[in-house]
This record gives sequence, C-alpha cells and structure tokens, in this order.
Amino acid sequence: MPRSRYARSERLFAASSRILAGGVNSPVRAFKSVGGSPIFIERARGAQIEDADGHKYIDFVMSWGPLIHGHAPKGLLRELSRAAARGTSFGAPTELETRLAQRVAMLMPSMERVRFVSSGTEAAMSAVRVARAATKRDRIIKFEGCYHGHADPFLVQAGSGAMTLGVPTSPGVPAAAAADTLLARYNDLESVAQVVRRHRGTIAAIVVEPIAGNMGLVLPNDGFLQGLRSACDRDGIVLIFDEVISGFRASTGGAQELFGVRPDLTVLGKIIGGGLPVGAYGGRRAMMDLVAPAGPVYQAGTLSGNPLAMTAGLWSLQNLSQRLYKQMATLLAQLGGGLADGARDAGVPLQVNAFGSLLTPFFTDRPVRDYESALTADTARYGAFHREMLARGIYLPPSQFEAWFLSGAHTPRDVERTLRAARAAFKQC
Ligand code: KE4
Repeated sequence: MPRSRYARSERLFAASSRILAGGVNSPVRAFKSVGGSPIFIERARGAQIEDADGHKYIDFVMSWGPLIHGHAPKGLLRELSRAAARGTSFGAPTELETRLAQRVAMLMPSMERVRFVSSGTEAAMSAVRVARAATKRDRIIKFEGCYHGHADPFLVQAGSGAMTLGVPTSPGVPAAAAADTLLARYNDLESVAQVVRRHRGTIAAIVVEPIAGNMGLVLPNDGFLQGLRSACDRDGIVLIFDEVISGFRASTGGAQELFGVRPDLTVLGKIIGGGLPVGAYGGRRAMMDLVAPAGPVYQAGTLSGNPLAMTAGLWSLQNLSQRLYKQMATLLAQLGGGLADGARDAGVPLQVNAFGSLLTPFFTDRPVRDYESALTADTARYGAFHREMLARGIYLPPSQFEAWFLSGAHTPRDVERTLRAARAAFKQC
C-alpha cells in the first residue's frame, strides 16, 4: 500500500478525532464536504502554508479572512512580541483598546461607540441584544444563506459551515428562539417587505452581510442595501451590518462606505484582530450607551479587548492602504478571469463571483445572486476540484459555500501557478 501523501495529517486527524468533537474546533475545517482527511498545518508565512507532511501550498483560506497582510508579517510579529513581553491579559482597561476603537471609528464613522469582544459570534449576538433593548421588540430578520456566527438566533437557514454540512437550522436551538428569527431572501426587497408587513411593530432588527460571504460570495444588487435602510427607517427597525468579512476587506470603510449606506449597528471581527481572537460591535452613541456599565444591557468578556489582539488589530488597520486594495483587486481580476477561461476551455460550468479581495467560483451555469441560486452549485464537482488543487499545492476553502481570500502577500506568480493548476484540475473534475 503506497504511503499516503498526507500520512502524518491523517495520523494527526485520527488522534484529534479521539479527543476533539469531530476532530476539529470548527466544522468547516473537517473537509467533510470536499472529501479526504483535513490537512494539519505546521507553519505559514506570507501567502504560503506548510502542512504536517512538509507540503507547501498557496493559501486562499488565510484563516477565513483576518490575514489581509498575509501570514506572520514581520512587523506584526515584532509588535506582538513586544506586547506579549508586557503581559498577555490584564482584565483591566488598556490604552490599546481606546486606540483601536478610535481607528475603527475613524474608518467607519457610523461606529460612534465600540465594544470589543472575542469573536464575531459574540459581536453579532450582542448587537442583536442591543437592538432588542433599544426597540423593546424581539424579532429579527436575517437572510437565507447569511451567517452571523453560531448563537441561537442565527442558526436558522444559516450559511458557512451550517450550509456546507447541510444543517442550516441546527438542532439544539429552542423553537422559541428560532420563532423570533424571520427569514427573507438576499437581494429580494419584496421578501423583506412581506415579512415586515406580516410582523409590523414586532421586529427589532434586520441583520445582513452587506457583501455576503457565507453562501459563497454574493454581492448586493444595486439598491438592495439602500432598500433595507429605507425599510428600517419606515418601521423603526435597527439595521445591523455584519461586516465581519466585508469590513476593511474591500475598502478601509467597509461595505457601508462602498455602498454609501449607514447602518445603526455594525459587527466586526477577523481583520481587526490580525489573526488573534477578536470581535467588535458598535454604532449610534445613544444605542451603545445602553450597554453595561453605561446602561442596563449586560454583555461582558474575560478576554474582551485583549492587549495582544488589540496590538495585532492596530497593526493590521494601520497598514491598510489604497495601494494594498489596488494590488489585491488587480490580482483578483486575473484570478477570476483566468478561472472563468480555464473552466470554459474545459467545458466546466462555472460562475465566478469576485469583489475587492474576495472570490467564489460556483460550479453551476446559473448566475449566483442568493441562497437558492447558490444551492444549484455542484458541490461534488467542487470537492473534486478542491482535491485536485490540493494535490497541486493550492489550498482552497474546503467548501463550495465559502469565499476565497486574497492578501497583500499574494503575488502575480502565485496567481499564475494557481491558474496553471486550475487548468489541469478542471480537466479532472
Ligand atoms: P466567529 O465567531 O467565527 O469569529 O465569526 C462569526 C461570523 C460572523 N459573521 C460573519 C459574516 C462571518 O463570516 C463569521 C465567521 N466566518 C466563518 C467563515 N465563513 C468562520 C469560519 C469557521 O466557522 O470556522
């Protein structure tokens, strides 16, 4: 029996499966929807990762979005080691939190007050709590295929790993919690209007990914976000933009700057922690002043505002630039165009959604504009493509319903190599 190319990762997965639930600490990492055993990562630098068997890959997962400057940038490591030498956590205020909040608010002026937490999930669930307190209403509207973390209110027709594993509505979520979560279709303002009409006066918030990344990448139609703003204004509903992915990914001001729509509350994560555990929510001062200890809405966290995460987030935001966005957009256009050409030449139906530094190739012949059209993608074909690309040194998200992430560390040579591998992989899948 020839030794597997991934023998050590397979051994490590066998060991992890004896102690970790499902062998991983987040479901999408288990490779369930693409087949094969998950590869275990040993180290990474720039756009390259190396697995437990010594294979090197060009990485398009990039830790699912935080690493806009690539893995382990020298400047970030320098700042982090200095911060760590001063202590890793105090459970007390530090100036770092103020400085990062000030930078976030400068880049996203809608965030007049900010609260840091330790994950996007925590940030999203806290934002909903504030909206419910502010409006004294219980219901929320979310969109099919959008993902806002794994708190109960959001695990109804959720995207990301929930969609990947085919459990968009999770067991364990009480019926009462799910009942307060109303569903609408992304890019369909009429579906929103219908839900608002039916539940008028009882809806606290509309929560949306302004650029959806968790059914694969799906962009807002012209007028969609503006339509949500108007619907919220008409009915006293809080508009929450979940910018955990889109924040700072396509512009320094996020989707709210790009599309010129001001949410009442914003949810952030990923890039503002530079790869360390972080989340943040914030918005109108009057609303955020409801949050303890300023107001009665309770939310807390042992590691909220952790100095290492704040240091990494500050370094990441301080190093954003128009040159970086331009560089990533140029590479993205080459990558997206090359994938489309390669698939066409191989007779493989492919729809490439691309924006800023995000991309998803959908294995379908239908344009993908929402959850229903995303579901037409051939996930088995994506799985075969994933395996072929992995064998050629390209590490892609192990799910058709995720986005590929570019960074400032990706080079034109990385894109050329990726497209060469894709041309060969398309012929095999
Ligand atoms: P975290 O709790 O995973 O930090 O953030 C939850 C979250 C909230 N909002 C959006 C728009 C998100 O994309 C996420 C998390 N993103 C997924 C990837 N699509 C995380 C990957 C994983 O679950 O392992």
